[in-house]
Amino acid sequence: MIKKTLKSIVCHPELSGRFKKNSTIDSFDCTNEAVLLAHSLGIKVEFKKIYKIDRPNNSTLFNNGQVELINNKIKELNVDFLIIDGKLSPIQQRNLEKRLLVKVIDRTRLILDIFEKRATTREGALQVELAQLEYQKTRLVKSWTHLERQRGSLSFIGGPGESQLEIDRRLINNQIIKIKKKLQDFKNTRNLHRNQRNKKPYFIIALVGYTNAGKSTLFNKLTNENVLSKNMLFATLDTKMKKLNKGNLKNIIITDTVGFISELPTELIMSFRSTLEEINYADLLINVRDISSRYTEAQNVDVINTIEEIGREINDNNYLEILNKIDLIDEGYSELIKRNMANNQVMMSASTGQGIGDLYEAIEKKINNNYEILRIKLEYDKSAMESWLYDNAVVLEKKYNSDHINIKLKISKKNHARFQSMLIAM
Ligand SMILES: Nc1nc2c(ncn2[C@@H]2O[C@H](COP(=O)(O)OP(=O)(O)OP(=O)(O)O)[C@@H](O)[C@H]2O)c(=O)[nH]1
Ligand SMILES: [Mg+2]
Repeated sequence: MIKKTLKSIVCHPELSGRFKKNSTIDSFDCTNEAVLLAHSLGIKVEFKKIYKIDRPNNSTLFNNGQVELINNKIKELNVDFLIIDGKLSPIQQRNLEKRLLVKVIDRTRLILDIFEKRATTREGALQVELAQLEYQKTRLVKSWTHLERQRGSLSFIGGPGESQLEIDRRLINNQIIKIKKKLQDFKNTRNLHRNQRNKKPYFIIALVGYTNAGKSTLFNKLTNENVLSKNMLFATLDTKMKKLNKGNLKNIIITDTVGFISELPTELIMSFRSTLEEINYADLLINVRDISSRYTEAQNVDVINTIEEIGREINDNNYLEILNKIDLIDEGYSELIKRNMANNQVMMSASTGQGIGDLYEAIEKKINNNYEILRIKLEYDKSAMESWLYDNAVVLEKKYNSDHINIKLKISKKNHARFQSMLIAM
């Protein structure tokens, strides 16, 4: 049997004036990205176009003339889908489908479908299902007109007078509660693992960044792992952790995370919150950037915004940027970047390994920034803490005096704070 390739056209609505969204990537790039997103689902894009919109039409988003042009293209190219690279209200979607007689998908739907396709673990699948249901729920509320049918007042299923909309909403809510409960189990296990990790003086590094920037490639390079790294959007959906042992760099755990994208649907950020929370617990965030992309700056703004949305604050001590894929840029440009590089940036190529030494050096510096050398006096009645210090710090010197032990040690700021609160509680 020959499998039919699904065909589509991509329309990017460029809103003007006060309707403009806060996106930093220009429309041209958005259409390119939408094409990549469509490809990720195996949908071929036959045509793409930016449509300027002065005032969004409530019922079809585009004005009548534009809808007619889109209609002609659909007929001419005989496509199966219309992809709108933006947000559509449920009413707009329904009206467009009615008028154009093809399935209409907006950007959120597209990204949700890719996540669904990529989810390989049980937790990943549940998180995507939750996002899908949340999305469906907003659709329900707004498209009540075609869903609301009064049930007979004697119906025992929905209760007297319960509308179809209310039943649908209740079913979805029940499903959401069930999934959240299951996800809570995963979260508990994750917390347990985190607590165990916290008992050891591990330094946690999380790789973050725009999708396709090279996080998994770098993860593999650093840990000799074999995580899927592929030229496709959202290759990684599940976080993966591994120990890193390299020269001076010991007791480090490195985490590969899901990539970000401009206008990442809030439903996804919400449902992937517990996976993304690893970002909040990392001692160091390494933002992997594709420096060969024309849109590297704009992508970076979106990544930083998403990190903030997750609730993570970044500063000089906990943040590092990798300007990746330098093997793809020419010498002149590479020189220019080098001259303008900030303190917390490292140029490298995750696939060839060029510049990896600079990365190791930068990581070591960050770790040192997070550690301090201390001299402490430990009274004998608190000497039980001595073994804790051996487990959680590097003891450099030790001297027994008549009423206390003198210890010189190298300890992380995090563990120093823990040590002090444990001492007070004794
Ligand atoms: N030329 C070149 N290609 C690279 C480099 N780093 C990564 N790539 C390629 O870029 C593509 C994406 O790499 P991944 O490591 O999967 O990117 P990712 O950031 O993990 O992407 P997601 O998991 O989708 O968020 C792959 O085809 C890699 O081979 C690099 O330094 N140079
Ligand atoms: Mg990846």
